[in-house]
Amino acid sequence: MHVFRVSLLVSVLVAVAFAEIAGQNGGPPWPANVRVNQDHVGNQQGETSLAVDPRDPLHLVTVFWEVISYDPQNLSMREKRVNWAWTRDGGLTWQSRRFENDLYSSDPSIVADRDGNFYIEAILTPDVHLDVGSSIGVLKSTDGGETFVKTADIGLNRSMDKPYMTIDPATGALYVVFTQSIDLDDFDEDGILNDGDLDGQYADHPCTGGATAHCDDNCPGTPNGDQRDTDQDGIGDACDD
Ligand SMILES: [Ca+2]
Ligand SMILES: [Ca+2]
Ligand SMILES: [Ca+2]
Ligand SMILES: [Ca+2]
Repeated sequence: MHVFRVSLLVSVLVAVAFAEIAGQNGGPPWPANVRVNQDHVGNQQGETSLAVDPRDPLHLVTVFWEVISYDPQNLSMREKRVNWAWTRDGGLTWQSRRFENDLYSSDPSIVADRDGNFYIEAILTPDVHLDVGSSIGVLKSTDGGETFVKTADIGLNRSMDKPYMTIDPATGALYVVFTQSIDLDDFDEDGILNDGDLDGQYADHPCTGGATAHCDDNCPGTPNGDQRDTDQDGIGDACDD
């Protein structure tokens, strides 16, 4: 009988806990959530990422973006900043900060290495509407997520999105990925169109003999505005093995 009562009690507790998390009877969903940020102005925030210190499971750092200003008449005109927050008590209490560098920063991703260093990868750009100066940046924290400094700048001067990173726990090697917008008419943006003769086919009439107009880019993935093709095989020197 004692065992039965204990089992029943456990079942009831599990059911209550599940109901609390799921939101019972139309109540607020996920009441077990803990607020990690300290924003009190109601700015829009989103796109979170979370990393756990492998040496201490109670030590977590999370990142997200915040819209700090926008034009209600033109919602594409907005400024964003990366924020991060850290906890050392398993999420009971958090402290947060905002990345203040006068750069539009957004879409952060975070990982921790085996030594408890944290890395954030994010979009960094002076002006979200201009590609000039745009990059994917990597920030590192050696103090458990309290401060970050930029340690890498993958500057490509073009529109990039969705940065995401992971780490090799054995070697500490970081792997960063992101999407990059391309010009479908001129993949490598060297001024020579993929289909420069406008017959609807890429690379079917490659530029040869020094021609750079009315012919197809002879290295469509490699910038080579001169279209040099020393051996005249239709494949430019820049990409001819
Ligand atoms: Ca081209
Ligand atoms: Ca063509
Ligand atoms: Ca080219
Ligand atoms: Ca060639």
